[in-house]
Amino acid sequence: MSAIRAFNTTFSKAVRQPAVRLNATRSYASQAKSLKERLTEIIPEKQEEVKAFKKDYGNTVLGEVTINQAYGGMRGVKGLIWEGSVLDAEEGIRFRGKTIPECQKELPSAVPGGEPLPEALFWLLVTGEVPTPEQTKSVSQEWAARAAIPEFVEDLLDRCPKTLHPMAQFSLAINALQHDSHFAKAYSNGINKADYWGPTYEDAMDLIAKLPNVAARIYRNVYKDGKVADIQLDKDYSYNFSNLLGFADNKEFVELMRLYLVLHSDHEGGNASAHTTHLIGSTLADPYLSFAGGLNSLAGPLHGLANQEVLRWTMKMQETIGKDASDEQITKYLWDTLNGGKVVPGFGHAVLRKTDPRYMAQREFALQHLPEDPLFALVSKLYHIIPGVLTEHGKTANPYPNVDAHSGVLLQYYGMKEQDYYTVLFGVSRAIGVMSQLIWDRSLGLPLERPKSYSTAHLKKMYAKN
Ligand code: HAX
Repeated sequence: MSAIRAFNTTFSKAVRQPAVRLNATRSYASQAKSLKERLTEIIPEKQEEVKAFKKDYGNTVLGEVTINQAYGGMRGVKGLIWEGSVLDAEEGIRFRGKTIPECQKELPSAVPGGEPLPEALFWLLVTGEVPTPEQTKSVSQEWAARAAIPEFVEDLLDRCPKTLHPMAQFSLAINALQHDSHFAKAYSNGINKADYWGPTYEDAMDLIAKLPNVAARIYRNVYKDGKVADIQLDKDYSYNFSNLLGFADNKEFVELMRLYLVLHSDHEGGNASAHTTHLIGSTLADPYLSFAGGLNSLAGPLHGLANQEVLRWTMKMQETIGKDASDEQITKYLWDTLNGGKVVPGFGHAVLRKTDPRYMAQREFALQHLPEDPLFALVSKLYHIIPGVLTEHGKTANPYPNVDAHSGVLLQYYGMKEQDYYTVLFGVSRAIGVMSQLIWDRSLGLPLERPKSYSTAHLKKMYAKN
C-alpha cells in the first residue's frame, strides 16, 4: 500500500476515533492543501488532548531541584514544554519522534535521494506529520511569495558598518521587521486570546520567509559587492537562500544548505536560543521581538557562535603547529588551550553524552562529497584525538563533538570562508524550530514564564544548619 493510501485509510478510520487516539495513529499529513488549513484542524484536537492530560496528570511530580542545579544553570531541571523535538542524552535529537536519519529518509527532498527540505521539516515540527511533496511545495511557494523585506530594513542593513558583527546586524534587522507584525497589530486592536495563534502563525511564516533576504544582504554587504539576487518564486527555500548568497551554481552547496537548515533547526526547548525566544514570547512580545532575543543568545560563544570559534581555533592550530602536525603536536596544542583556561570549541554539551548525531550527519556528508579535503582530514583527526584529551582533563561531562565542530569545514570547502558569518546561517535555521514552537505556545495558551529565584542569603536562611 502506498504511503498516501495508508494514510487515507488511517485517516478515514481515525475521524471516527477520539482526538487523542487520532493523533497517535496518524503519521502522514492529511490532504489539507495549506499548512494553515491543516493547523486549523489539528489545534482544537491538541488543545483537548493537553486539557485532558493536565486534568489527569497535572499534579504529577516531574522532578526535584537541588541547590547545585540552581547555581548550575538549571541543568537537568524539567520545567518546559516543547512540542517539536526531544533530546536524549545518548541518542541525540528526535524531531517529532524521528531521528535525523529517519528524517533524511522520510521527508521530501528536492532531488531523488537528496537531503530533506527544511520546508518539510517545518511542516513536521508544526503538525507532527510528514508532509506530501505537494504540501512541501506549498510551503516553498508560500515562503518565496512572502520573502520581500521593506526598503527601510534594506537601508538599515546597507548603512551598517562592515565591522558590525553579522549577528548584531541580523538581530537589528529582525527587530526592524517587527514594524509589520500581525500579532502586535492584532493585540493592540484587542484580539481575543483564543485567536492568538492565527497572527502568530502569519508572523512566523513571514519571518522565516524573509530571512534569506536579510541574511544574504548581510553577507553580500559585508563580504561581497552588496548586490543581492531576486527570490525565484518557483524555487525552494534553500536554493533561493544559496542563490542570494551567491552559491547556487554549485548544486552540492545547495544540498548542503538543505541539510544545514534541517540540522540546526531545533534542539528541544532548554537551549539558550530556543528558551530565550520562548521566554520573550511568553510576555506576548510578537514573534519578531522574540526571535531577535533568541538570535542574541545564539551569538554567544558557548552556544551558536561556537561554529565560528571552532574554525578559528582549528586554523590557528594549523598556523601554530603546521598543516602536517603529528598527533603528539595536536595533543600538546590541546593541552595548551585547556591549561590556558579556555574551552575547546565544538566539543562538550550540556545535555548530550555521546557524539552529536548532527555532527555525524555532517561527517557523512563530508565523507560522501569531500573525502579528500585536507581540512576535513584534520577535523577527522581531531574527532579521534580530542575526546581522549578532554576525558583525561577530567572536567567535561561530555568529551564528544557537537554540531558546531563540523559545519565550518563544509562551508569552507564550498568557498564560504567568512567564519564570522556562520552563526547567521545557524540563526536562519533556528527560526524554523523556534517559530514552530511559538505557534504552539500561543495555540496552547502557555502563560508568562516566571520561575522562582532566591538569594544566597535567603537559601542559607532556609537550609543552612548554622
Ligand atoms: N573544553 C574545555 N572545557 C570544557 C569543555 C570543552 N569543550 N566543555 C566543558 N568544559 C568544562 C566546562 O567549562 C566546565 O568547567 P568549569 O567546571 O571550570 O566551569 C566543566 O567542563 C563542566 O562542564 P560540562 O558540565 O561538561 O558542560 P556545561 O554543561 O557546563 O557546558 C558547553 C556545555 C557546551 C557550554 C561546554 O561543553 C562548552 O563550553 N563547549 C565548548 C563550546 C561549544 O562547543 N559550544 C556549543 C555547544 C552546542 C551548541 O549549543 N551549539 O549551538
